[in-house]
Amino acid sequence: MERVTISLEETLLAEFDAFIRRKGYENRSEAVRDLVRGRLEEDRVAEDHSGPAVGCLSYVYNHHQRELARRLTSTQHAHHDLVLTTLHVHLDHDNCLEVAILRGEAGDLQHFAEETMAETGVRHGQLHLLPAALVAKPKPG
Ligand code: NI
Repeated sequence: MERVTISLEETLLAEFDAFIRRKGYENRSEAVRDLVRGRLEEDRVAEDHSGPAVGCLSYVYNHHQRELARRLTSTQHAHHDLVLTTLHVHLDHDNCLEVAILRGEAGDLQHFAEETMAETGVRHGQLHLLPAALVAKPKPG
């Protein structure tokens, strides 16, 4: 096993330690291994999707963060073929919640979501991906 060092903000670490106690992990390493495994598995499942899909991407960001709002908008314009609509909610003085409804190839939606969530300052990013076949069944009769 290899030893790695990571840096966490104090508040994030405190939350993580509380999570570790709640879940009954023996130590931080065990908890980190478990979380990494879970996330990699999720990613593998997501990457397996192919074909037409619709997606709902949600995330929170601080609109005071330098250039972030502009970069997020640019990303959406660059992928205007995927973004059907966006909903923007000003949660408080600093934070915005954005929801983007997407349609396109599952892999393209995945990449768009990753690009958005990888922006520094974007938090709680989540993509809910549905194969288009599930949501676009023709009406009977
Ligand atoms: Ni806002």
